[in-house]
Amino acid sequence: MEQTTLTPLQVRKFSTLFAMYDVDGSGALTESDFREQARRIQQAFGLSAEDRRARRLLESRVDLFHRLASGADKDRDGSVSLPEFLRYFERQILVHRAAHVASPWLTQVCRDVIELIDQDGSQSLTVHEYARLLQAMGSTADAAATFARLDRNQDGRLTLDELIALSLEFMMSDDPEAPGNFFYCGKL
Ligand SMILES: [Ca+2]
Ligand SMILES: [Ca+2]
Ligand SMILES: [Ca+2]
Repeated sequence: MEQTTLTPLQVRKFSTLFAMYDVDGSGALTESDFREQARRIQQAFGLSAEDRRARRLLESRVDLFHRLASGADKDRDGSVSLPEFLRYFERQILVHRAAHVASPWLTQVCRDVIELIDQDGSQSLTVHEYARLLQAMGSTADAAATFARLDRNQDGRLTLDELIALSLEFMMSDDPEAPGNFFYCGKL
């Protein structure tokens, strides 16, 4: 990668997330990767394709891709390459430092997780829900161990505020032990 303000740890985190999102391993993120993620999450949570939540899940994943592409796909070829993905995070970090706004994209990822994966309507994520999500996304991490680190107040639930704080830490932190590093992929 050319000149970057990202630290090696940040590059590693964002590259791991990129690889997880690149479901078909093509080396670029496209709408079909995000459609396939929706399908896998739908299966993991036992939703039929006709279920209202399954349809919402598909819509929100497709929407998520287009939000990402509108900020990241600088050469307008309809897909997001790893260098484009890294530059997108680089810009989001600068914006956050200047204005202290959370990345709208990551905030939306958190909202979707709560809305679509929260099976018991508690507006928060349990360890079981988190484990299923990681599994659906192809992570081999020990979800229970990761969850215990993520759930700082140890109440057994991750609320939207906690998810946003973790996701901000994922983006910003250069501390290798920061819990937020492990939020999206379960491990690094
Ligand atoms: Ca791909
Ligand atoms: Ca592109
Ligand atoms: Ca908690």
